[in-house]
Amino acid sequence: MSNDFSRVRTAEDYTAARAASIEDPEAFWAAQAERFTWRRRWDRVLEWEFETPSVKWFIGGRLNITENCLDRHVEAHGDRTALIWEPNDPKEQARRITYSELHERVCRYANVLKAKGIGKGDRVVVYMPMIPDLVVGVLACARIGAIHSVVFCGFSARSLADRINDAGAKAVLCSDGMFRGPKEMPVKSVVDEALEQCTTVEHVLVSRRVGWDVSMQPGRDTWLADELEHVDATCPAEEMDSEDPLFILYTSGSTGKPKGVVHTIGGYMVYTDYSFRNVFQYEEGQVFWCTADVGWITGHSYITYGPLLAGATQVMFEGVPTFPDPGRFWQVVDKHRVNVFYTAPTAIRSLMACGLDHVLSYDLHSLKVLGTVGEPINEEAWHWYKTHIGKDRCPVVDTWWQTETGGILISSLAGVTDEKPGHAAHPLPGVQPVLLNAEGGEITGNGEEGLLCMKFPWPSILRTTWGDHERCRQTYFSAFKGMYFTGDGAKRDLDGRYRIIGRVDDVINVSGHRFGTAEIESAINQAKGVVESAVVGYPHDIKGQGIYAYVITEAPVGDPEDMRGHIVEAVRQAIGPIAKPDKIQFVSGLPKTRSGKIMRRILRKVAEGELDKLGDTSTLLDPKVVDEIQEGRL
Ligand code: 7RM
Repeated sequence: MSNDFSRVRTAEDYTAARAASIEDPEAFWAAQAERFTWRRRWDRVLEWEFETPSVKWFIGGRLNITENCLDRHVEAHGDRTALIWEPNDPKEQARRITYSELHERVCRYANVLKAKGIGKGDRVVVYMPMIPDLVVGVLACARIGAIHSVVFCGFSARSLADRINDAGAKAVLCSDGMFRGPKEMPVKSVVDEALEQCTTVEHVLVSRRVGWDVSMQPGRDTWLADELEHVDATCPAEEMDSEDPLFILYTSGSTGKPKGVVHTIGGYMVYTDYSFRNVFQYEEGQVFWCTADVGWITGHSYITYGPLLAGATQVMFEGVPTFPDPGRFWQVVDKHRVNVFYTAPTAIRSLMACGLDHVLSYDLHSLKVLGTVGEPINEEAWHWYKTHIGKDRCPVVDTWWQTETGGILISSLAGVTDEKPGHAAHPLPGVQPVLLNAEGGEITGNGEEGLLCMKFPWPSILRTTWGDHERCRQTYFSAFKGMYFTGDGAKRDLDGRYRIIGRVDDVINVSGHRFGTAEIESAINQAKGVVESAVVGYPHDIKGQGIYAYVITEAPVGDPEDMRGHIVEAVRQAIGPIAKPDKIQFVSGLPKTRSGKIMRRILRKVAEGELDKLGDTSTLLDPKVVDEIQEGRL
């Protein structure tokens, strides 16, 4: 029997799978798609061109992704635990939910949505903390063919309103409030504030989490628990087309307005399952834990979909790494005997800074595989993770991917292909990266650096940006003809392993979260008394990148701390606390070219402290501002 490479187990397998996937991508991905339940088989595997762009996978195929996440597992092993929910407070009891129970909860929730008149193609915004209802609500949308758009609960009312409006959402799913470390924070009232600026939302369903008596608008808002009492425990899954949208997830780019990345059902399903099983080398019965929030793509692909498609048992964690103390992650690993642990470099760095005592009181012997995602990992953090968490016996996978790629594209496969600190290393089978120079020429040699592009589609590539296909073309497919451009620079080492260097556009990666400089600047400019601002990233020990803002004010700043407070508050209101600047320097002017473009390169060098590398400043309108900026450096 020929190998379908559905599970690569050796380095030789990997080489063969990669070769097969390049030689005949359609045969390769058709073999992977065979593993799923389809209501109707596809007619053609792939049609694509990167000009418009137009990419379609498993054309003509009909399915429902929740039948693949739930129903088929219920038939085979309904009593298996799907979710182990670990609450914020370690004194509160963890909850285990089997595949059968999850199936029933999704069906009931889906029936509630249906009863509200929500159906195929409608958009539903989900604004919820990390509680089981978040995953249940998302899957309930998929069950009835509604398009979910999860908005991270740390985003402000204004950000939430922008996303609701852009998506034209008919319903919002939320909770009363949320627990986050020692704090209780509002959720429903943020939704209420957002909805003052929205006209499309007809229904708000509220899950009870903190037990608050929140205000409920009659005719619009209802408690989920009350609704669940009146519905059936079964809900037939809506038959969907392979290329129907599954979800929209908003992400920042180099312009001020976040864009709604659209993923479609068939390809996303095949790729998240494939990448999950192969990168982590997940074995049946193991316990997987991804610490990301479902508000980010990582929580979509490696909490909500990948692991459930694979029939895995996983931990879902409500809390934060440092509450009640910096040993929490490791306490949870021991408590639930976690085998595969997937987190962000920023979390590793912050726990590393808290000292080894918090690690050494735990056993960690259940761990078999470790992973990282979201940003480059520095060697020091990599070694700390490998040695103190993995006890030098667990492979560490550094997984590179993006909201737009839907799943992990470059990573070593745990224990199968080699690893090297700081290197995401190898493209997955079916992934065809190239490095280009600024003129678009392909760099074929090793030991060289270039712009990272993909020359062939993989099943979970984004299909469009919601409501604005031209923006999708412009952003990802116009820089280099016939290529998907990632926005990242990368280097191939002498053995062909990829090392991701970072963004080459105006995107800052703060603790693994993406923000556009323009987005933050427009927030800062809304603060009273601000005339103009320019924002750049600078190296930050814990967050990877920090946010450095240069701000021009109307009048001379009297009390700088007071003014900084106003600016931080403006950012908090416009985006959310996660985007607040770490440093704010007041300046009388910005370095601009004669055509009025801000020379960010200079601002970046000042923020990085590389004052001797400012380069040529003679083309500036007013070269003197550079001296002032240097002198006032924070
Ligand atoms: C999954 C996710 C995407 C951007 C991407 C990179 C950076 C992500 C790594 C990484 C170095 C990694 N999606 N990035 N993973 N850089 N090594 N392993 O993070 O859309 O939010 O961000 O994140 O710059 O373009 S994302």
